[in-house]
Formats: sequence, C-alpha cells, structure tokens
Amino acid sequence: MEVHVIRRDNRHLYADILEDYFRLRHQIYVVERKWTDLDRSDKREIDRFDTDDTVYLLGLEGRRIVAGMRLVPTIAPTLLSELFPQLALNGPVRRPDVYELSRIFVVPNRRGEHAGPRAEAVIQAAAMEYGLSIGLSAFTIVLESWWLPRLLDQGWQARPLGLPVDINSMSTVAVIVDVNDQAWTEICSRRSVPGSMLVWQGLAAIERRVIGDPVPAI
Ligand code: COA
Ligand code: U4Y
Repeated sequence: MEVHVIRRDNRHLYADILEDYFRLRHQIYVVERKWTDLDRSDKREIDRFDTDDTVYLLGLEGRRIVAGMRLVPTIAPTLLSELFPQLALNGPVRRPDVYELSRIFVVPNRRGEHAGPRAEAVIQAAAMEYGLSIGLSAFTIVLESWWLPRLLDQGWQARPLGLPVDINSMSTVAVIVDVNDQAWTEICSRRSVPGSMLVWQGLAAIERRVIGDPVPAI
C-alpha cells in the first residue's frame, strides 16, 4: 500500500478515486457505523469539512482504496470548532500549524491484520509524516474514547483538551497530539511501518522534507 497525498492542487489527478472514496465513506460511516446524520440522497458521505482546503491521505493498492484519513486546517471550520466545542475547555484550537484529523478507516477485509504493518498503523504513520513534511506542530482529534489507549500504545502523546462527553451514545473526547520526529519513529518502530509511505503525485517537490531535517517555518 502507498499513501497518496490528495489536496486542492492535485485532486484533478484523483477524480475517479475521490468518487469511490466518498461512496466508501457512505458504506463505512452511514451503513456500517450507523452515523445516520451523515446520510445523503446521493449516497456519498461528504460533510461541510470536505472543502478545497481539506487534505486526504488515501492508502491505495493500484487504484483500489485500502485506508483513509482526512486532515482539516484548524484555521478553517473543524468538527471541534463547529460541532463539538464543548469538548475543548479552553475553546477550539485555531492555529496555522495545527490540523484536525478525522475519518480514519480501513476497508473491512484489511482490518485486524497481523502479518506485516497494519493498514491502520500505516495510515496514521503517514498522517504524522505529512504533518512533519509541511511543518505542523500538532494535530487535534475528536475521537471516541476507546482510541486513547491505542494512541498511547503507538507512541503518541495524546493530551485531552477537555472531559469526555457522551455523543450519539459513545464516550467522545478531544485531544491534541504533538507532531514530532519521535511520534513518527515510535509508531513506525512499534507497528512495523518500514518508513516513508507518502506519494506526492503532482505536488511541488518544495513541500517535501526528509525526516530529520529542520522543520521549515509555515
Ligand atoms: N468501537 C469500539 N472499539 C473499536 C471499534 C468500535 N467501533 N472499532 C475498532 N475498535 C477497537 C477494538 O478494540 C478492536 O478490537 P476487537 O475487534 O477485538 O474488539 C480494535 O479496535 C481493532 O479493530 P479492527 O477493526 O479489528 O482493526 P484495525 O485496527 O485494523 O482498524 C479501524 C481499526 C477503526 C480503522 C477500523 O475498525 C475501521 O475502519 N472502522 C470503521 C471506521 C471507524 O469507525 N473509524 C473510526 C471513527 S472515524
Ligand atoms: C458531521 C454531524 O473518529 N455529526 C458528525 C459529523 C463523534 C460523532 O461525530 C459525528 C462526524 C479518529 C458522528 C459521531 O457520532 C477520529 C474520529 N473522528 C470522528 C470523525 O467524524 O471522523 C469524530 C468523532 S465521532 O456521527 N459526526 N461528522 N455532522 N459532519 C482518529 C483520527 C486519527 C487517529 C486516530 C483516530 O490517528
């Protein structure tokens, strides 16, 4: 699996894949997870945080989607700022060097893998690699509380921004996770991710950074 960076400046190269992606999100979030608020008549799961500023990391095998993650700049509207501000006691984070992660998934037949790196870890390592590459300092995440021990176990220091709250019958919490080399090397070593996973097709090489280089200013 390669993890492709898809954003405003190269999304024309991925039109067919993005169409599959939004239909897959409907299948996973509306049909499987029963997040029925997200149901739309066209059966594409797209919400107000899917904008030109949104970055998608898609784990592809050929043109087939295996895993995904969405990144939204916190200077734009986010889940935390618009939907769940009660999860951040000091107010939502709004900083150019912080993005919000959401919509992580792995297709059903690739979950719970044991041999080799798990797609679930690869997509998260790729998000950390992306953050390092563009010079972010942190991610915010609104997540169901069962993620907390998983994040710690993969070597990510997740600090709560507030107390857990029941949302749609699930304990849900907002956290901030530092983007740094250690978080990337820890998840890679603890989860057998071999290293850099990102493919920057059609994107300016200037944005890329080799892990270990000084972080550029935004
Ligand atoms: N509620 C509580 N725990 C869950 C869970 C859920 N909805 N989904 C996964 N877990 C936990 C469980 O501990 C599970 O182990 P178990 O099956 O023995 O209970 C463990 O995570 C591993 O999950 P699994 O699905 O086997 O494998 P994975 O680690 O490869 O993938 C996800 C994890 C979350 C990426 C995958 O389950 C997925 O894509 N789910 C649908 C999308 C989703 O819910 N995303 C998170 C919200 S955005
Ligand atoms: C939306 C209305 O799981 N409701 C919405 C919308 C909390 C609730 O949000 C609702 C989502 C994992 C949804 C659910 O009941 C991150 C993760 N994030 C969730 C997400 O949406 O991706 C939000 C928390 S669930 O019905 N809801 N959207 N309108 N538009 C994560 C990310 C990175 C990691 C690890 C885990 O490294």
